[in-house]
Amino acid sequence: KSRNKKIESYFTKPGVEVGNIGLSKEDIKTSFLEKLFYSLGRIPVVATPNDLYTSLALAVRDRVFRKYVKSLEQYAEEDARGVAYLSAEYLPGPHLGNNLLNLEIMEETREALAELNLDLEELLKEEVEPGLGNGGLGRLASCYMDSLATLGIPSIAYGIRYEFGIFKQEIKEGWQVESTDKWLHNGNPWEVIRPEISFEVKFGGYTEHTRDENDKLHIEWIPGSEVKGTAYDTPILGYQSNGIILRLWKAEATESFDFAAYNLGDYYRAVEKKMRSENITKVLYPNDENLSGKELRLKQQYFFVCCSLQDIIRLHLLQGRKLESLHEKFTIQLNDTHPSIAVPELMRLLVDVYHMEWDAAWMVTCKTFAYTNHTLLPEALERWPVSLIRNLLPRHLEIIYEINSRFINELRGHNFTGDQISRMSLVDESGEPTIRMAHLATVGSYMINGVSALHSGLLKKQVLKDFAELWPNKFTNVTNGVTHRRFLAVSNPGLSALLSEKIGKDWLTHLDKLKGLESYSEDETFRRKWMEVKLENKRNLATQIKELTGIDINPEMLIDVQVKRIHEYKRQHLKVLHILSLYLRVKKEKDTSIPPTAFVFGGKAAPGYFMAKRIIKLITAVGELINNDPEVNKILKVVFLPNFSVKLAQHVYPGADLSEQISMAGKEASGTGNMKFALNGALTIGTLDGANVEIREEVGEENFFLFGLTTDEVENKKAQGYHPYKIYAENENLKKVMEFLLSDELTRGDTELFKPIYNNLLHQDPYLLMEDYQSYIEQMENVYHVWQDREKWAKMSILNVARMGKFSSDRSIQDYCEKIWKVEAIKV
Ligand code: B1H
Repeated sequence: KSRNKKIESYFTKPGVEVGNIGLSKEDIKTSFLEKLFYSLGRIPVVATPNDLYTSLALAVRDRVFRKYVKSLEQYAEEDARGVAYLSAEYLPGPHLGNNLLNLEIMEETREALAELNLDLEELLKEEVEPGLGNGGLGRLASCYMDSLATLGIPSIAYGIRYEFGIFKQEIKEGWQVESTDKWLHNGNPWEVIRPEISFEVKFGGYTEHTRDENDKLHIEWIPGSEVKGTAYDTPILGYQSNGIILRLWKAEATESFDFAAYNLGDYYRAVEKKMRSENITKVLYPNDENLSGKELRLKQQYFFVCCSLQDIIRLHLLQGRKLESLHEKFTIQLNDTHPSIAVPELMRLLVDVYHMEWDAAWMVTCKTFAYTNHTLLPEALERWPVSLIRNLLPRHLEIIYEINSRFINELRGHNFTGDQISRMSLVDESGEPTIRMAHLATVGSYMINGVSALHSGLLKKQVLKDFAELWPNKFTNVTNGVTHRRFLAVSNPGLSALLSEKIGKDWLTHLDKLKGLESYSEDETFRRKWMEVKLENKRNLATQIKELTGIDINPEMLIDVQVKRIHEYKRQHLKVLHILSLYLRVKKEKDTSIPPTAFVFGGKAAPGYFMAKRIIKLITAVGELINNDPEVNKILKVVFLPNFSVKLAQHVYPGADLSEQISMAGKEASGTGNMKFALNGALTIGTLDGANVEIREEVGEENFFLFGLTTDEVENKKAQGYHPYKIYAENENLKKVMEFLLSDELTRGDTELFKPIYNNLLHQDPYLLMEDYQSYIEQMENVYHVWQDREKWAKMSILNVARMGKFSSDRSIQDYCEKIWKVEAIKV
């Protein structure tokens, strides 16, 4: 492209800015009004709350882009090695508040609006968040973007622009009811469409193998259909730094096809084809750690991978480089196996499209990818039927077979046994032939990591055992982290102010500075302030609860919270058994010694997950019973917060006293909610699972409420033959609680209502609720004991926060940079 020096000079001349992008109160006020008048064409009398929000968002976006453009210039100049992050899910949460923090204009903006008789808090409430993920995995990707931007790591994140994100959850008669999430309904001021960045994606058809005059083999994929992917960019700002881009692909029909049908006079078919193409990015699969196995899901995965790889190659070639050096300039991180079709796709691009030799292409490929595993659950390990891949991606199936046959030859060379080889093969032929995507990702990557120390260890012992023996140096751990800027600075301004007052503001970029708080745990005045801040946050949470459920919570109560996806392995029903044991104590034994407690739950169940939906009904039924019983409701309250989201989470973590992290040991790969609670001063009751282990190590065992079997004990128990019924029969208290599940009081005569849960626990109990029950009840008694001594509780709370430095996503990203990516920050 020819360069326009005149325009460029505006960007490079020091001190010269284009437009009004100043950061003073007056600048923000002017920009806001300009956006309202000239971008939206609104006059104040007719401006809706959404118009006002959008005007402010656009004014802020200008400032965000100014920073982003700066970093682009820098990256191009330095020709730096960078990261491409591939994830099928992102949960960025509301952008506005976070961008105001990162630009350090929160107060200026608040004042600018106040001078216009507007309330910043009201405008913040208007934002509808992009729910482009299921839970922890998607939120982790967004925390990592925050840290990549803040640390100045050259990077770009790719994903899918789902038109409908995670469903909206309502509770009707105690049951979860789903409806579509129309997050784009009011427009999206944060994104910019890039019509010129678009790529074609093929599906179906067949391959043609021909030899040229030199006997060289050429393979052509003749597709059955094609769609186009167009880039939508959202800048993600870092704190006091420049931003990176979240590039999401939207599917559209290709023009060529429309034309063909239209010229034949079949207008309707052309439009129908357009609709079918757009289906690919219509909706997020809400399954979480459960496979859908649907063709459309595989199409989504391939669609975004194909666009992203073409874009990465475009960026690489744009710099005048050769494809042979792709792995030197880019590393591509696979967020679980969801983008693992990238391995054969890059091979296809290099070999078929760019005519590289197989061996050279394979060398580039497996030096480019790194793979993060996020789960050991068998039901979440992706496997695609060979027949489905053959229909949808015939060329990729050939490439996977070729990778596999070379891999198996390598294993034979290492004298692996036949048993080992069939265990490690990319193709599982024990039943209907399927491709094991975790094996494909492992073979195609230069590094593989788990997400907590425990999980990374188990990964090498269980799911990828044979691979870890073959390539011990390819395996490592990067413990998850969360961005304390969103989950403390933005969401908990009260605590943030108190922290900064005592230790300064360095913690915003160096979370380990919180260590400086430790000594204040002995300071009585400080503890009083600490408790005042917590109480204020609890009042705020109580207000949210009232608004969302109509239930009154006394903010002085112990607020005991479990928010996360509903899953049997996470054991929300264990918490329910505990609540029922307290209920029976108050009701039947007239025991009023229990400290007043509000039990708060939140989280979505996959729409097709029968047991998870029953568990929600169980929670709400227990809530109905307890909240409406005057004998009990002064002491106990049970709340189910509908439609848990990032936005709601930002009210929940600051207001919690106790954090429930009670999964069966060995099942929760890391957990990240556990970190967000502790960072906001909640104490944790938990098992030795996922990152709980490391949190406990950091905060000190005396500041953590531990219960339950360890992973080894779980394994032994299962190996010896586990008999839940026996435990039930021998524990009078547990027996009463279990029988209560079938009582008329709880089921209101619908005797079948909770039988599936009851029967499952009594006879299978795959997640050992019966086994861990007693230990949980006893540790909860200990929680109550400590809670009676608020000074002690406050001390423990302060020490928890002071020792959370390790769990910043800044540390995680630094680990990725050092252990895996070998990428360095660019200082601007
Ligand atoms: C996690 C998933 C997941 N692990 C499949 N795996 C999905 C798997 O839609 N799907 O097909 C969606 C999500 N999610 C979570 O990742 C772990 O359970 C958490 O323990 C962990 O903290 C989080 C981030 O690493």
